[in-house]
Amino acid sequence: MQDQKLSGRRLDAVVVGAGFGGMYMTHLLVQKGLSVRGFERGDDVGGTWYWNRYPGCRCDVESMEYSYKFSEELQQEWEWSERYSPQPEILAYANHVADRFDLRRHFSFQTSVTAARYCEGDAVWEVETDTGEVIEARYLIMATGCLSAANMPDFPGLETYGGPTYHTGAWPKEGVDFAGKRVGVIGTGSSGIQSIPFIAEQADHLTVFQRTPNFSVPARNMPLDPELAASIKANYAQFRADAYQQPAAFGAHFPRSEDSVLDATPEEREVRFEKYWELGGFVFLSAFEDIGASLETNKFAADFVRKKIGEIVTDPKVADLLCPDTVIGCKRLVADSGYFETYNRANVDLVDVSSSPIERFTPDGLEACGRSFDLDAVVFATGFDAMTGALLRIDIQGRNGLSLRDKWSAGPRTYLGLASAGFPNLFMMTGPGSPSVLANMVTGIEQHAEYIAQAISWADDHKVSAFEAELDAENRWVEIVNLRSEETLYPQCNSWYLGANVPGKPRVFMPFLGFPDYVAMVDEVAAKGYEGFRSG
Ligand code: N01
Repeated sequence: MQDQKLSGRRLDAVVVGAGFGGMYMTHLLVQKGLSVRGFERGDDVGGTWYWNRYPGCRCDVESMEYSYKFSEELQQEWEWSERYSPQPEILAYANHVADRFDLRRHFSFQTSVTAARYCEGDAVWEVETDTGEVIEARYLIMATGCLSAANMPDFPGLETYGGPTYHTGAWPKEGVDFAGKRVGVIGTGSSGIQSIPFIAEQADHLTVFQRTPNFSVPARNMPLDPELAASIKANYAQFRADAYQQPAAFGAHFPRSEDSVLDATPEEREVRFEKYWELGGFVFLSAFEDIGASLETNKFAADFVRKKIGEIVTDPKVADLLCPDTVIGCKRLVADSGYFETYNRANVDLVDVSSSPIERFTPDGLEACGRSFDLDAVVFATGFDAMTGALLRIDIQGRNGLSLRDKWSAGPRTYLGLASAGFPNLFMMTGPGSPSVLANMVTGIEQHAEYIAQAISWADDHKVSAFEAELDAENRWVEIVNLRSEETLYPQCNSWYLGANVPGKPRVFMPFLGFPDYVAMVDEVAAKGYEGFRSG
């Protein structure tokens, strides 16, 4: 780092990432009069919605909820066109926000932060980029996203494959034309399930390689009813406040049932599940109050979806392969548009790679289950090194050269999902140990940005040069996050919430469960003078 050029004066803050988190964080700090510089590896704003441009990509949280609430003018002026926004519209919204608040001028695009080192004497971070710059800043804020580091499995022979390959999380800007092509899709998580129906329509032939089937319910996307949008906008503050009290910070308007699935007769259960299936989206899990409570109660909902798959998919063997045998909702439930129906198409095959993995790639395709598959293009819908990947791909060194990679080698350790002991003045937005991926991301981001901005103001007002999580407080927090997950069915599945999708990644449940509890706890910390933070 010493050999490189130290550029400019010492800044108040560096923000890494120009997604929804980095944009709002930068806006807040600039408003406070701080000097801020942002870095973004893409060539424009948008974060996850910049990178995930695969066909069929859309949000599974409804449009009127998946947006910033910090500006009344912004939320009044923006018009969403569909119940669930498609990726291009969300990216257009991100661009609108960048224009409206003049945010781009604070960012260097096509620039990745590669390393950051805390210099104890000066209490500053030295931040290094892949363009060779070194920037000094008092605060380092990682708005690097929870699902931004693509997971590319290390398939033998991949380098020999002659066709083009695409990862759903790094889709070409110019799009991909699959017309006339034999395409393979590997992975059946949200990205695979959303893209498969669209790729199937375009391609000559589609082969889906499935390691684990996933629960999916119909999204029932539709044009957004202008009257509904107007009625929400007429009282947006209350709509947002109600959402804030929900466990996942959205869906206050969901018709949530309060009765037990165990008290219903088989006929009543059927009628209820059918009604919620028709509503579309995550609301399905609200058909009864206790679907997430136990394996016994969960099985009723899981059986209903399995029955639906059997009714939709005409080939019983294929239907059987598509039926998950796990708990519903412990991997992220997917909201689809015609996913299971796609397997009734003559040009679509499903290959089960659960018991024998994809063996190798060849120049013409790949080999799996003892068969060769000739493929003109391959799509990796293989997900992300979630929550920790983007942070740990940067060489971050705190006090005494402590490396974040070493510190987190057995799993992430944070205080409030915002900070980690040994790394003063470094904040993570929606980091492990915060509600993040188990809440409406935009709401979680806004809450974190505002919290971090206030913490910085407090530290400056109190002439604190090093604001750092205490190890004891962090240890207690990690325990709380674990205990909360152990009381649920989440640990039952091999999900990316647990790091189970990346070979060798420590199996630790990373998100904090329960947005309102989280907000109450972190607000109490602030009210007690940032209890659990050492301020030197
Ligand atoms: O990734 P995933 P994703 N051989 O990890 C398979 C959000 N999101 O990009 O389950 C064969 O869920 C893997 O198999 P298995 C959302 O939070 C939101 O789809 O590990 N297969 C799995 O099937 C979501 O949960 C939206 O056995 C391999 C798939 O690849 C999160 O992003 C849209 C394999 C990966 O699924 C991640 O979703 C899209 C291998 N070696 C994403 N390695 C919306 O808002 C992995 N797989 C709607």
